[in-house]
Amino acid sequence: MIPEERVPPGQHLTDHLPVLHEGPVPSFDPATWSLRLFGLVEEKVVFSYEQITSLPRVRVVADIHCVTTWSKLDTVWEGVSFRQLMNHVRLLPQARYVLVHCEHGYTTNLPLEALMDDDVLLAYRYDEVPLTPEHGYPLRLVVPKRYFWKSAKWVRGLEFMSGDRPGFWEQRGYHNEGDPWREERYSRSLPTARPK
Ligand SMILES: Nc1nc2c(c(=O)[nH]1)N[C@H]1C(S)=C(S)[C@@H](COP(=O)(O)O)O[C@H]1N2
Ligand SMILES: [Mo]
Repeated sequence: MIPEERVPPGQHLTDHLPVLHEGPVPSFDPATWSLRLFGLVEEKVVFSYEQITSLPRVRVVADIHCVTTWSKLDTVWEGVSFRQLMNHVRLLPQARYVLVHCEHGYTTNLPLEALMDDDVLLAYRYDEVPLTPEHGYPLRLVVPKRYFWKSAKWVRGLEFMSGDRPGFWEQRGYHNEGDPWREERYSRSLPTARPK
């Protein structure tokens, strides 16, 4: 496929991976780090970092699209597929949405169904080497079919919910779904963009 057909409307290609986030890069202590699966589950599940990295590893090659208009083709991620992780938790039947919780309070929301897609993973490697701290080490979500703000870095918890709840950017005017092919960038004008 020629690259133009892989670049969604309003996007342009970049060949490096820019670093974008709110707040400081968190430090990582494998002795105290955990990933918590909670909310509408039969029993809460807590993974250590060692448990996460000993689960079967998948490799995903994906095009990623940031709402700030850059796209990068063929990015290579390795980690645990979201689906694989779901084999280790018993969800209650009402669970339909997930709020992803990160260090320093960053959150993002996704339908459970979107996370069960083949190309969704919790990554700990990027471009054949361990993720760097600024790109989300020790563990980040990668959801290629949504704008990149939904690919949360420094993930510490997955909360299963019956109803949807907006995350950090979704509360601040970003689109709830964020499909790059539909240009779902913003749901309303941002406060700074409003006329005085
Ligand atoms: N925890 C956390 N994850 C985050 C963010 C953030 O501020 N905090 N920013 C998001 C945004 S807006 C983008 S574009 C991507 C950038 O990922 P990168 O720095 O690895 O390119 O991370 C996303 N994940
Ligand atoms: Mo972003």
